[in-house]
Amino acid sequence: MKTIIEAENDPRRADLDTDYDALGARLARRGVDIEALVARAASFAVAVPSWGTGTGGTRFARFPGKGEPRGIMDKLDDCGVIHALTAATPRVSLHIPWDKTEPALLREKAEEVGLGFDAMNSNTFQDQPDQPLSYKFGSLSHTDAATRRQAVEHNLECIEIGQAIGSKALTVWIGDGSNFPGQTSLSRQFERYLDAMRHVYAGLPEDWRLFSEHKIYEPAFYSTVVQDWGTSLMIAQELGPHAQCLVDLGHHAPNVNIEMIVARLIRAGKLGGFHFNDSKYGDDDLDSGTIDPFRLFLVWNELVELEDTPGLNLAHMIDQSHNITDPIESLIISACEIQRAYVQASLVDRAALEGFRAENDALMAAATLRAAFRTDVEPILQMARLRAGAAIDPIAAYRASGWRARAAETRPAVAAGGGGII
Ligand SMILES: [Mn+2]
Repeated sequence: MKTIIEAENDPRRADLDTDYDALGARLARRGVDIEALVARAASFAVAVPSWGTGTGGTRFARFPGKGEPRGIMDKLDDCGVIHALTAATPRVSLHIPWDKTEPALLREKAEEVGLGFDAMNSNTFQDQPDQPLSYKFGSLSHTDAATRRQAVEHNLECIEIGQAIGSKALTVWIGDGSNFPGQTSLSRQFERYLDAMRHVYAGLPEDWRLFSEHKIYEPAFYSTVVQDWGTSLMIAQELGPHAQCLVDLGHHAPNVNIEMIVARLIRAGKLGGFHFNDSKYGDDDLDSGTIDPFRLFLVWNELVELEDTPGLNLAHMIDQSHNITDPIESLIISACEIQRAYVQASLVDRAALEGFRAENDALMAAATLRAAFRTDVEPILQMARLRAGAAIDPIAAYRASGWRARAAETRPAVAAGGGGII
């Protein structure tokens, strides 16, 4: 991949230098040092979800692509390609039991492809073949104590695997809830969940964090146990200092002001991280920045404004489902778009913005944000990639590499499946 990247970068270097110098001059007129922005772009990292490297599905069908990863080793190979091309995705987030294998093998493979591991994800929203008790009617909040215990044990196992591979966090998302009014006691179900989570929390190593991920609905369609950021905040506050909230951008009602949720959770000292994606209607899991890049920018605007908050330590992760694209390409695009929003937000003239706020000059305050959002920072992202040995144009380099076609030769085609919301 290194040879292809260099061959692809060579003919693009001169244009990049021209564009970079022009943008540098424009930014200098605004008192902004372009090198400082390249340094910020270079320091940016977002974790790739192992499950995002396979073709996803909807509730109706899954249409597999060619050369799909057969298991976690292939997935790590694909994640290595994404990082080699973007220099922005140094870690992978694993999903257990989908990625379950010998930790020593995981460590070995990760080292081979130059990656580390981010938060572990447990799975109690589907039954596994060898599982004694079913999660059909819930897991950590199930009415049956033995089923809750089984779900707790699974989460503790995820921590154990994570410890062996250098992870420092566990993300818990459950599908528990109800489909009909009256089906469950909304209050007692939440109590059962909290009680189970206290057992998971008790198994957390000293240097670990527990992320609570909320989602408004689906698969439960009437009520969901961890449905909103208020519930998630209650959970994090009741469990203790190592418990924090994870915000998945697609897990809110339409038009909810997510950047305000971000500000509130930071104020509470409880924002732990993100699952980035984009959406039009619900939890669409579309590529980051492809539907509403301004919303992504506004989220980053809060993060940059509050970046010096003591103790703030955010885990940035992608959580998407790629149904009709090559997952590697979608993950490349997404990592670059999230990085773009970060750099754009870093461009906001904070001193001017504060002045306009103090004077209640709403028009100029909004214009200050727009000036940053409208700035084409592509040469900054390209320069950061070039200097890191990654690709000026990652998609072009990926396509030139023929990676997918080669993978299709060694990875047998997988059968098209039924539903497969992941
Ligand atoms: Mn998520």
